[in-house]
Amino acid sequence: MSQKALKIAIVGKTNAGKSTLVNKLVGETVSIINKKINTTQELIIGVTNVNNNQLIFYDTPGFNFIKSTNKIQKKIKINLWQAINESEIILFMIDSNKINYREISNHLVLLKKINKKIFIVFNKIDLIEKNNILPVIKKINQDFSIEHFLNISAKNNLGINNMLKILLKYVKNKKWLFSKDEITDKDNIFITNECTRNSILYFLHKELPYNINIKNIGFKNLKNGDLKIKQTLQIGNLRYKKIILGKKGEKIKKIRELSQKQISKIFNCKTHLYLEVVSQ
Ligand SMILES: Nc1nc2c(ncn2[C@@H]2O[C@H](COP(=O)(O)OP(=O)(O)OP(=O)(O)O)[C@@H](O)[C@H]2O)c(=O)[nH]1
Ligand SMILES: [Mg+2]
Repeated sequence: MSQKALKIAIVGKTNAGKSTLVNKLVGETVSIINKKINTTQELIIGVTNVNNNQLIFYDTPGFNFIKSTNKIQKKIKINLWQAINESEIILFMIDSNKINYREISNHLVLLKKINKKIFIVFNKIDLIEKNNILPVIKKINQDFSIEHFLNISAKNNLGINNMLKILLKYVKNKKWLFSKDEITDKDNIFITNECTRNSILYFLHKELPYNINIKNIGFKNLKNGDLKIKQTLQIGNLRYKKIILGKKGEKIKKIRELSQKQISKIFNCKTHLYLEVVSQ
C-alpha cells in the first residue's frame, strides 16, 4: 500500500487544550500540560499512524504570541507561524467554556490570509451544554468558510476518534516523514527539561517561570534501570535565586519532587533528579 500523510497544525488561545489533544492522539506525554497560560513555547510534533496513513500534528504556542514583538516572544511567534505554514490543515481549537466571538473572528481573519482548510474544534465540551455553541457556529459560518466544526473533550477522550476519521479523508500520497515507531521529533532530554519547566510553572508565579532557562547537564540510564538526570536552572538575574530556592530550600525541593514524579511516570522507572540554580 502506498504511504500517505497529512500535516495538521493545532492552534488556538493559550489553555484551550492543544497539548492535551496531542498527548491523547499520540498516547504518551510529548507535550506538557498546565492550568497556567503559555505552557507550550516550542513547536512540538506528535505523530499518529493509522494503517498506511501518517498524521503529523504540530502542537503550537498559544495564539496570544501571534503578534508579539519582544525578543523571546518573537521566537515563539515564529514557531507558531512555522507550524501554520507547514501544515495542510489548521485545527483551530476553542475552549467551549470561554467563547469570545470577537476574538475568534480576529484570529480567523489572520488565519484566512494563508488560505488553508480550517477545522474549528470546540474542546472541553464536558464542561458545557452542547446547544450553547450552536449560535456561535452559525455566526462563524456567516462570516467565514470553515471546512468542519467538531466537538471534543481532549481530556475525556470524547469525539477524538470521529475527528481522526474525518482527518484521514484528507491524507495525500506522500512518503512518511517519521518511522513507524516514532511518536515525536523531541528527544528524552527535551521532555525531561519540559517536566521541570512545568513544575516551575506550577510552583513559581508571574514572570519568573518565563525567565528561567533549563539545561540538561547529565542523563544516564543506571544499571538497575533507574534514571539519573542533572539539570541546571539558569537565571539572568541573581535575585531570582532566593525565590527559586525558597525558605530553607523548600521551594526547589518541591519543584524537584514534582518534576521527578512526572519523569518517573513518563519513563516508567524510578528517577533521581538533581537541580542546581546558576546565574548566566
Ligand atoms: N475539562 C476539561 N479540561 C481540559 C480539556 N482539555 C484540556 N483541559 C485542561 O485545560 C488546561 C490547559 O490544557 P493545555 O493542553 O495545557 O492547553 P494548551 O492549549 O496547550 O495551552 P498553551 O500551551 O498555554 O497554549 C489543562 O488544565 C487541561 O487539563 C477538556 O476536554 N476538558
Ligand atoms: Mg500547550
